[in-house]
Amino acid sequence: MSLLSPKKPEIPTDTIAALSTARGHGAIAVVRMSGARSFPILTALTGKPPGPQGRLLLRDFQNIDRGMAVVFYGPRSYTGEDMVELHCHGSPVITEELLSRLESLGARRAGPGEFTYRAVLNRKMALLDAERINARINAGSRQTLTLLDTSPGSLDLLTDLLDMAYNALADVESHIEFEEGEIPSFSALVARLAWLRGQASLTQRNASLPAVLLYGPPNCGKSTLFNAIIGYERALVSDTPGTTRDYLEAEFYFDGVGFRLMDSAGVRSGGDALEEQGVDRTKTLHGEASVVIDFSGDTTDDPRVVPVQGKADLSGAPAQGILGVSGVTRVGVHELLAEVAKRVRLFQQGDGWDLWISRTTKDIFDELHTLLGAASTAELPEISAHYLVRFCEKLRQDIDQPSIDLYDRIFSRFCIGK
Ligand SMILES: Nc1nc2c(ncn2[C@@H]2O[C@H](COP(=O)(O)OP(=O)(O)OP(=O)(O)O)[C@@H](O)[C@H]2O)c(=O)[nH]1
Ligand SMILES: [Mg+2]
Repeated sequence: MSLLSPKKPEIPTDTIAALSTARGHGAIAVVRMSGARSFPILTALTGKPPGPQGRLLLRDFQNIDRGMAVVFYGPRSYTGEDMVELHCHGSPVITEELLSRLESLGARRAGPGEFTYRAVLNRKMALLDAERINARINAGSRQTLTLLDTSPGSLDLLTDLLDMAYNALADVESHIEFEEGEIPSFSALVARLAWLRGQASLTQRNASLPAVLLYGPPNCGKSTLFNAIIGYERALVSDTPGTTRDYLEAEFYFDGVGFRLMDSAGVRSGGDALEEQGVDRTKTLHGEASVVIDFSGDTTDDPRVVPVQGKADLSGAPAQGILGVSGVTRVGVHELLAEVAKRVRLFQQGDGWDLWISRTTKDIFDELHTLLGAASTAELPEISAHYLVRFCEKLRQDIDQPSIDLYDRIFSRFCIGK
Protein backbone atom coordinates (compact mmCIF):
# COMPACT_ATOMS: atom_id res chain seq x y z
CA MET A 1 0.00 0.00 0.00
CA SER A 2 1.44 3.32 -0.95
CA LEU A 3 0.47 6.83 -0.14
CA LEU A 4 2.78 8.12 -2.83
CA SER A 5 0.87 7.67 -6.05
CA PRO A 6 1.18 9.39 -9.43
CA LYS A 7 -2.08 11.24 -8.65
CA LYS A 8 -0.51 12.81 -5.61
CA PRO A 9 0.48 16.49 -5.49
CA GLU A 10 4.12 17.27 -6.36
CA ILE A 11 6.60 17.85 -3.54
CA PRO A 12 7.14 21.64 -3.46
CA THR A 13 10.66 22.99 -3.86
CA ASP A 14 10.27 26.46 -2.32
CA THR A 15 10.90 27.50 1.27
CA ILE A 16 8.00 28.51 3.50
CA ALA A 17 7.82 30.55 6.70
CA ALA A 18 5.06 31.35 9.21
CA LEU A 19 4.35 32.29 12.79
CA SER A 20 3.65 28.99 14.58
CA THR A 21 2.65 30.27 18.00
CA ALA A 22 -0.68 32.02 18.65
CA ARG A 23 -1.10 35.58 17.42
CA GLY A 24 -0.89 38.40 19.93
CA HIS A 25 1.48 39.38 22.72
CA GLY A 26 3.30 36.70 24.73
CA ALA A 27 6.57 35.88 26.42
CA ILE A 28 7.96 34.21 23.33
CA ALA A 29 6.88 33.50 19.77
CA VAL A 30 8.19 30.94 17.29
CA VAL A 31 8.56 31.64 13.58
CA ARG A 32 9.19 28.50 11.54
CA MET A 33 10.81 28.00 8.19
CA SER A 34 10.98 24.83 6.10
CA GLY A 35 12.54 24.03 2.73
CA ALA A 36 15.82 23.77 0.89
CA ARG A 37 16.76 27.44 1.41
CA SER A 38 16.08 27.51 5.17
CA PHE A 39 19.77 27.41 6.17
CA PRO A 40 21.03 29.94 3.56
CA ILE A 41 18.23 32.29 4.63
CA LEU A 42 19.15 31.83 8.32
CA THR A 43 22.77 32.61 7.44
CA ALA A 44 21.73 35.76 5.58
CA LEU A 45 19.51 36.82 8.48
CA THR A 46 22.07 36.28 11.25
CA GLY A 47 25.41 36.54 9.45
CA LYS A 48 26.43 33.09 10.66
CA PRO A 49 25.83 29.61 9.22
CA PRO A 50 23.78 27.10 11.26
CA GLY A 51 25.71 24.96 13.74
CA PRO A 52 25.81 21.19 13.92
CA GLN A 53 22.67 19.13 14.02
CA GLY A 54 20.15 20.07 16.70
CA ARG A 55 22.27 22.95 18.04
CA LEU A 56 20.38 25.81 19.62
CA LEU A 57 22.03 29.08 18.72
CA LEU A 58 21.54 32.51 20.22
CA ARG A 59 21.32 34.90 17.31
CA ASP A 60 20.90 38.49 16.41
CA PHE A 61 18.00 38.73 14.01
CA GLN A 62 19.29 41.81 12.15
CA ASN A 63 18.22 44.67 14.45
CA ILE A 64 14.78 43.14 14.80
CA ASP A 65 15.30 41.10 17.95
CA ARG A 66 17.74 38.79 19.69
CA GLY A 67 16.57 35.25 20.07
CA MET A 68 17.29 31.60 19.61
CA ALA A 69 17.56 29.70 16.33
CA VAL A 70 16.92 25.95 16.50
CA VAL A 71 18.01 24.03 13.41
CA PHE A 72 16.66 20.68 12.24
CA TYR A 73 18.45 18.89 9.45
CA GLY A 74 16.14 17.06 7.03
CA PRO A 75 14.96 14.37 6.91
CA ARG A 76 14.98 14.36 10.73
CA SER A 77 12.52 17.22 11.10
CA TYR A 78 8.74 17.67 11.35
CA THR A 79 8.36 18.27 7.61
CA GLY A 80 11.25 16.03 6.54
CA GLU A 81 13.00 19.10 5.05
CA ASP A 82 15.69 21.38 6.49
CA MET A 83 13.90 23.49 9.10
CA VAL A 84 14.67 26.44 11.34
CA GLU A 85 12.72 27.71 14.33
CA LEU A 86 13.33 31.30 15.34
CA HIS A 87 12.35 31.85 18.96
CA CYS A 88 11.89 35.56 19.53
CA HIS A 89 10.02 37.85 21.91
CA GLY A 90 6.26 37.48 21.54
CA SER A 91 5.40 40.80 19.94
CA PRO A 92 3.34 40.99 16.74
CA VAL A 93 5.64 43.82 15.56
CA ILE A 94 8.73 41.61 15.93
CA THR A 95 7.20 38.53 14.33
CA GLU A 96 5.79 40.53 11.42
CA GLU A 97 9.15 42.22 10.79
CA LEU A 98 10.92 38.90 10.99
CA LEU A 99 8.52 37.32 8.51
CA SER A 100 8.90 40.23 6.09
CA ARG A 101 12.69 39.88 6.31
CA LEU A 102 12.49 36.14 5.64
CA GLU A 103 10.28 36.91 2.66
CA SER A 104 12.76 39.42 1.29
CA LEU A 105 15.49 36.77 1.67
CA GLY A 106 13.57 34.27 -0.46
CA ALA A 107 11.02 32.49 1.74
CA ARG A 108 7.31 32.44 0.96
CA ARG A 109 4.56 32.84 3.56
CA ALA A 110 3.03 29.45 4.29
CA GLY A 111 -0.67 28.75 3.78
CA PRO A 112 -2.87 26.84 6.28
CA GLY A 113 -1.39 23.48 7.27
CA GLU A 114 1.50 23.72 4.79
CA PHE A 115 4.15 22.39 7.18
CA THR A 116 2.04 19.31 7.90
CA TYR A 117 1.21 19.00 4.20
CA ARG A 118 4.94 18.71 3.49
CA ALA A 119 5.30 16.19 6.31
CA VAL A 120 2.68 14.03 4.57
CA LEU A 121 4.31 14.38 1.15
CA ASN A 122 7.65 13.41 2.70
CA ARG A 123 6.02 10.34 4.29
CA LYS A 124 6.38 11.59 7.84
CA MET A 125 2.73 10.72 8.44
CA ALA A 126 -0.26 9.33 6.56
CA LEU A 127 -2.63 11.86 5.02
CA LEU A 128 -5.65 10.67 6.98
CA ASP A 129 -3.74 10.98 10.25
CA ALA A 130 -2.60 14.56 9.62
CA GLU A 131 -5.90 15.67 11.13
CA ARG A 132 -4.78 14.24 14.47
CA ILE A 133 -2.28 17.07 14.72
CA ASN A 134 -5.05 19.64 14.34
CA ALA A 135 -7.26 17.75 16.77
CA ARG A 136 -4.48 17.76 19.36
CA ILE A 137 -4.18 21.53 19.08
CA ASN A 138 -7.94 22.01 19.38
CA ALA A 139 -8.58 19.31 22.01
CA GLY A 140 -11.06 20.50 24.63
CA SER A 141 -10.50 17.74 27.16
CA ARG A 142 -8.02 15.26 28.54
CA GLN A 143 -10.28 12.47 27.21
CA THR A 144 -9.73 13.69 23.64
CA LEU A 145 -5.96 13.73 24.13
CA THR A 146 -5.99 10.20 25.53
CA LEU A 147 -8.07 8.87 22.63
CA LEU A 148 -5.82 10.66 20.14
CA ASP A 149 -2.94 8.61 21.58
CA THR A 150 -4.70 5.27 21.81
CA SER A 151 -6.94 5.13 18.73
CA PRO A 152 -5.69 3.18 15.71
CA GLY A 153 -4.80 5.20 12.62
CA SER A 154 -7.42 5.81 9.93
CA LEU A 155 -5.54 3.63 7.43
CA ASP A 156 -5.73 0.67 9.82
CA LEU A 157 -9.47 1.20 10.34
CA LEU A 158 -10.11 1.44 6.60
CA THR A 159 -7.91 -1.57 5.84
CA ASP A 160 -9.77 -3.73 8.40
CA LEU A 161 -13.07 -2.62 6.91
CA LEU A 162 -11.83 -3.49 3.44
CA ASP A 163 -10.97 -7.03 4.63
CA MET A 164 -14.49 -7.45 5.97
CA ALA A 165 -15.95 -6.09 2.74
CA TYR A 166 -13.91 -8.58 0.64
CA ASN A 167 -15.26 -11.41 2.81
CA ALA A 168 -18.82 -10.17 2.37
CA LEU A 169 -18.32 -9.91 -1.40
CA ALA A 170 -16.87 -13.43 -1.54
CA ASP A 171 -19.98 -14.76 0.29
CA VAL A 172 -22.35 -13.00 -2.11
CA GLU A 173 -20.41 -14.12 -5.18
CA SER A 174 -20.32 -17.72 -4.07
CA HIS A 175 -24.09 -17.53 -3.48
CA ILE A 176 -24.54 -16.22 -7.04
CA GLU A 177 -22.38 -19.02 -8.40
CA PHE A 178 -23.86 -21.94 -6.46
CA GLU A 179 -27.32 -20.53 -5.71
CA GLU A 180 -27.41 -22.19 -2.31
CA GLY A 181 -29.32 -21.11 0.80
CA GLU A 182 -30.29 -17.61 1.83
CA ILE A 183 -28.71 -14.49 0.30
CA PRO A 184 -25.82 -13.64 2.69
CA SER A 185 -26.69 -10.65 4.89
CA PHE A 186 -23.13 -9.37 5.59
CA SER A 187 -24.48 -8.19 8.93
CA ALA A 188 -21.01 -8.10 10.52
CA LEU A 189 -19.89 -5.48 7.98
CA VAL A 190 -23.08 -3.44 8.50
CA ALA A 191 -22.67 -3.55 12.29
CA ARG A 192 -19.00 -2.60 12.14
CA LEU A 193 -19.63 0.39 9.88
CA ALA A 194 -22.55 1.52 12.08
CA TRP A 195 -20.31 1.34 15.16
CA LEU A 196 -17.53 3.29 13.43
CA ARG A 197 -20.02 5.98 12.35
CA GLY A 198 -21.28 6.21 15.94
CA GLN A 199 -17.71 6.70 17.16
CA ALA A 200 -17.16 9.33 14.47
CA SER A 201 -20.29 11.23 15.62
CA LEU A 202 -19.08 11.17 19.22
CA THR A 203 -15.70 12.48 18.03
CA GLN A 204 -17.40 15.34 16.18
CA ARG A 205 -19.53 16.14 19.19
CA ASN A 206 -16.35 16.49 21.21
CA ALA A 207 -14.56 18.59 18.61
CA SER A 208 -15.90 21.87 19.94
CA LEU A 209 -16.09 22.99 23.54
CA PRO A 210 -19.53 22.35 25.04
CA ALA A 211 -21.61 25.40 25.98
CA VAL A 212 -22.55 25.91 29.64
CA LEU A 213 -25.26 28.53 30.08
CA LEU A 214 -25.95 30.69 33.15
CA TYR A 215 -29.74 31.00 33.08
CA GLY A 216 -32.37 32.57 35.32
CA PRO A 217 -34.31 35.72 36.29
CA PRO A 218 -32.71 39.18 36.30
CA ASN A 219 -30.55 40.21 39.25
CA CYS A 220 -30.01 36.70 40.64
CA GLY A 221 -26.20 36.93 40.34
CA LYS A 222 -25.47 35.28 36.96
CA SER A 223 -22.94 37.85 35.75
CA THR A 224 -21.25 37.98 39.16
CA LEU A 225 -20.86 34.19 39.05
CA PHE A 226 -19.66 34.36 35.43
CA ASN A 227 -16.85 36.74 36.46
CA ALA A 228 -16.01 34.65 39.54
CA ILE A 229 -15.65 31.48 37.44
CA ILE A 230 -13.52 32.94 34.64
CA GLY A 231 -11.41 34.95 37.09
CA TYR A 232 -11.78 38.50 35.76
CA GLU A 233 -14.40 41.24 35.46
CA ARG A 234 -15.67 40.44 31.97
CA ALA A 235 -19.40 41.06 32.51
CA LEU A 236 -21.08 44.23 33.79
CA VAL A 237 -22.70 43.75 37.18
CA SER A 238 -25.27 46.08 38.75
CA ASP A 239 -28.24 45.98 41.08
CA THR A 240 -30.52 47.17 38.25
CA PRO A 241 -32.46 44.16 36.97
CA GLY A 242 -31.96 43.64 33.22
CA THR A 243 -28.27 44.63 33.11
CA THR A 244 -27.11 41.86 30.76
CA ARG A 245 -28.70 41.93 27.29
CA ASP A 246 -26.25 40.52 24.74
CA TYR A 247 -24.91 37.19 25.86
CA LEU A 248 -21.21 36.87 26.67
CA GLU A 249 -18.96 33.86 26.48
CA ALA A 250 -15.52 32.86 27.73
CA GLU A 251 -13.53 29.62 27.59
CA PHE A 252 -12.91 27.91 30.86
CA TYR A 253 -11.12 24.70 31.94
CA PHE A 254 -11.84 22.72 35.09
CA ASP A 255 -10.47 19.29 36.00
CA GLY A 256 -9.31 18.47 32.48
CA VAL A 257 -12.59 19.52 30.84
CA GLY A 258 -12.94 22.62 28.70
CA PHE A 259 -16.17 24.48 28.15
CA ARG A 260 -17.62 27.73 26.87
CA LEU A 261 -19.27 29.51 29.77
CA MET A 262 -22.11 31.79 28.67
CA ASP A 263 -23.75 34.62 30.59
CA SER A 264 -27.18 35.64 29.36
CA ALA A 265 -29.96 38.19 29.78
CA GLY A 266 -32.18 37.51 32.80
CA VAL A 267 -35.49 35.97 31.77
CA ARG A 268 -38.61 38.01 32.55
CA SER A 269 -41.47 39.50 30.58
CA GLY A 270 -42.41 43.17 30.35
CA GLY A 271 -38.96 44.61 29.62
CA ASP A 272 -38.30 47.05 26.75
CA ALA A 273 -37.89 45.83 23.15
CA LEU A 274 -34.12 45.44 23.47
CA GLU A 275 -34.40 43.45 26.67
CA GLU A 276 -36.97 41.20 25.03
CA GLN A 277 -34.56 40.48 22.19
CA GLY A 278 -31.95 39.52 24.78
CA VAL A 279 -34.44 37.21 26.50
CA ASP A 280 -35.24 35.56 23.13
CA ARG A 281 -31.54 34.85 22.65
CA THR A 282 -31.32 33.38 26.13
CA LYS A 283 -34.19 31.02 25.33
CA THR A 284 -32.49 29.90 22.11
CA LEU A 285 -29.24 29.31 23.99
CA HIS A 286 -31.15 27.28 26.57
CA GLY A 287 -32.22 24.88 23.84
CA GLU A 288 -28.68 24.50 22.49
CA ALA A 289 -26.54 24.42 25.64
CA SER A 290 -24.90 21.19 26.80
CA VAL A 291 -25.33 22.18 30.45
CA VAL A 292 -27.62 24.83 31.97
CA ILE A 293 -26.85 26.36 35.39
CA ASP A 294 -30.41 27.29 36.32
CA PHE A 295 -31.14 30.00 38.92
CA SER A 296 -34.92 29.88 38.38
CA GLY A 297 -35.61 27.80 41.49
CA ASP A 298 -37.32 25.05 39.50
CA THR A 299 -36.18 21.45 39.49
CA THR A 300 -36.45 19.32 36.37
CA ASP A 301 -35.67 15.87 34.95
CA ASP A 302 -33.59 17.40 32.15
CA PRO A 303 -30.10 15.88 32.69
CA ARG A 304 -28.50 19.04 31.27
CA VAL A 305 -29.87 21.27 34.01
CA VAL A 306 -28.06 21.96 37.31
CA PRO A 307 -30.47 23.88 39.61
CA VAL A 308 -28.79 26.49 41.83
CA GLN A 309 -29.84 29.14 44.31
CA GLY A 310 -27.87 32.39 43.88
CA LYS A 311 -26.56 34.75 46.57
CA ALA A 312 -26.09 31.83 48.96
CA ASP A 313 -24.41 34.19 51.44
CA LEU A 314 -27.69 36.06 51.90
CA SER A 315 -30.27 33.30 51.62
CA GLY A 316 -30.92 30.34 53.89
CA ALA A 317 -30.22 26.72 53.04
CA PRO A 318 -31.50 25.83 49.56
CA ALA A 319 -34.23 23.27 48.98
CA GLN A 320 -33.38 19.61 48.39
CA GLY A 321 -31.63 19.07 45.03
CA ILE A 322 -30.65 22.73 44.63
CA LEU A 323 -27.06 23.91 45.10
CA GLY A 324 -26.38 27.20 46.91
CA VAL A 325 -23.78 29.39 45.13
CA SER A 326 -22.39 32.88 45.47
CA GLY A 327 -20.17 34.71 43.01
CA VAL A 328 -19.28 37.16 45.78
CA THR A 329 -18.09 34.77 48.52
CA ARG A 330 -17.43 31.82 46.10
CA VAL A 331 -19.51 29.54 48.34
CA GLY A 332 -20.53 26.47 46.34
CA VAL A 333 -18.56 27.47 43.22
CA HIS A 334 -16.14 24.51 43.36
CA GLU A 335 -19.01 22.03 43.90
CA LEU A 336 -20.92 23.61 41.04
CA LEU A 337 -17.96 23.33 38.64
CA ALA A 338 -17.42 19.69 39.65
CA GLU A 339 -21.10 19.01 38.88
CA VAL A 340 -20.86 20.85 35.55
CA ALA A 341 -17.71 18.91 34.59
CA LYS A 342 -19.55 15.68 35.43
CA ARG A 343 -22.51 16.64 33.18
CA VAL A 344 -20.16 17.75 30.40
CA ARG A 345 -18.39 14.39 30.54
CA LEU A 346 -21.74 12.62 30.27
CA PHE A 347 -22.64 14.74 27.27
CA GLN A 348 -19.25 14.25 25.66
CA GLN A 349 -18.78 10.58 26.17
CA GLY A 350 -22.32 9.51 25.43
CA ASP A 351 -22.46 5.72 25.70
CA GLY A 352 -18.85 4.70 25.29
CA TRP A 353 -16.65 6.99 23.27
CA ASP A 354 -13.72 4.66 22.58
CA LEU A 355 -12.19 5.84 19.31
CA TRP A 356 -11.08 9.18 17.92
CA ILE A 357 -12.02 9.39 14.23
CA SER A 358 -11.05 12.25 11.95
CA ARG A 359 -13.63 14.35 10.13
CA THR A 360 -12.40 13.23 6.69
CA THR A 361 -12.58 9.59 7.75
CA LYS A 362 -16.12 10.26 8.97
CA ASP A 363 -16.98 11.64 5.51
CA ILE A 364 -15.56 8.46 3.95
CA PHE A 365 -17.68 6.32 6.33
CA ASP A 366 -20.78 8.32 5.37
CA GLU A 367 -20.21 7.67 1.66
CA LEU A 368 -19.56 3.98 2.38
CA HIS A 369 -22.79 3.84 4.40
CA THR A 370 -24.79 4.90 1.34
CA LEU A 371 -23.20 2.16 -0.79
CA LEU A 372 -23.68 -0.46 1.91
CA GLY A 373 -27.32 0.59 2.34
CA ALA A 374 -27.88 -0.02 -1.38
CA ALA A 375 -26.07 -3.38 -1.16
CA SER A 376 -28.03 -4.62 1.84
CA THR A 377 -31.48 -3.62 0.57
CA ALA A 378 -30.99 -4.95 -2.98
CA GLU A 379 -33.41 -7.71 -3.92
CA LEU A 380 -31.02 -9.51 -6.25
CA PRO A 381 -27.63 -10.80 -5.10
CA GLU A 382 -26.10 -9.50 -8.37
CA ILE A 383 -27.08 -5.96 -7.35
CA SER A 384 -25.72 -6.47 -3.83
CA ALA A 385 -22.47 -7.64 -5.40
CA HIS A 386 -22.36 -4.58 -7.66
CA TYR A 387 -22.62 -2.19 -4.69
CA LEU A 388 -20.15 -4.21 -2.62
CA VAL A 389 -17.64 -3.98 -5.47
CA ARG A 390 -18.11 -0.20 -5.51
CA PHE A 391 -17.74 -0.17 -1.71
CA CYS A 392 -14.39 -2.01 -2.00
CA GLU A 393 -13.19 0.20 -4.87
CA LYS A 394 -13.94 3.35 -2.94
CA LEU A 395 -12.10 2.05 0.13
CA ARG A 396 -9.14 0.87 -1.95
CA GLN A 397 -8.84 4.28 -3.52
CA ASP A 398 -9.04 6.20 -0.25
CA ILE A 399 -6.37 3.93 1.21
CA ASP A 400 -4.00 3.87 -1.77
CA GLN A 401 -4.59 7.02 -3.75
CA PRO A 402 -6.18 9.82 -1.77
CA SER A 403 -7.50 12.38 -4.25
CA ILE A 404 -6.19 15.92 -4.45
CA ASP A 405 -9.65 16.98 -3.25
CA LEU A 406 -9.02 15.03 -0.03
CA TYR A 407 -5.75 16.92 0.49
CA ASP A 408 -7.58 20.22 0.04
CA ARG A 409 -10.36 19.27 2.41
CA ILE A 410 -7.94 18.24 5.14
CA PHE A 411 -5.48 21.11 5.00
CA SER A 412 -8.00 23.91 4.51
CA ARG A 413 -9.10 23.28 8.12
CA PHE A 414 -5.61 23.82 9.52
CA CYS A 415 -4.24 27.02 10.96
CA ILE A 416 -1.30 28.84 9.37
CA GLY A 417 2.05 27.85 10.87
CA LYS A 418 1.12 24.21 11.53
N1 LIG B 1 -24.49 39.42 48.47
C1 LIG B 1 -24.43 39.01 47.22
N2 LIG B 1 -24.71 39.85 46.22
C2 LIG B 1 -24.63 39.42 44.93
C3 LIG B 1 -24.20 38.08 44.65
N3 LIG B 1 -24.22 37.93 43.31
C4 LIG B 1 -24.60 39.12 42.80
N4 LIG B 1 -24.85 40.00 43.77
C5 LIG B 1 -25.33 41.37 43.57
O1 LIG B 1 -26.60 41.31 42.95
C6 LIG B 1 -26.74 42.32 41.95
C7 LIG B 1 -27.02 41.67 40.59
O2 LIG B 1 -25.94 40.89 40.20
P1 LIG B 1 -25.67 40.48 38.69
O3 LIG B 1 -24.52 39.52 38.70
O4 LIG B 1 -25.56 41.69 37.85
O5 LIG B 1 -27.02 39.71 38.37
P2 LIG B 1 -27.52 39.12 36.98
O6 LIG B 1 -28.23 37.86 37.26
O7 LIG B 1 -26.40 39.05 36.01
O8 LIG B 1 -28.57 40.20 36.52
P3 LIG B 1 -29.10 40.59 35.04
O9 LIG B 1 -27.91 40.82 34.18
O10 LIG B 1 -29.90 41.80 35.25
O11 LIG B 1 -29.93 39.45 34.57
C8 LIG B 1 -25.41 43.09 41.96
O12 LIG B 1 -25.62 44.23 42.78
C9 LIG B 1 -24.46 42.13 42.62
O13 LIG B 1 -23.41 42.80 43.30
C10 LIG B 1 -23.89 37.21 45.74
O14 LIG B 1 -23.53 36.04 45.59
N5 LIG B 1 -24.02 37.72 46.99
MG1 LIG C 1 -26.13 39.92 34.18
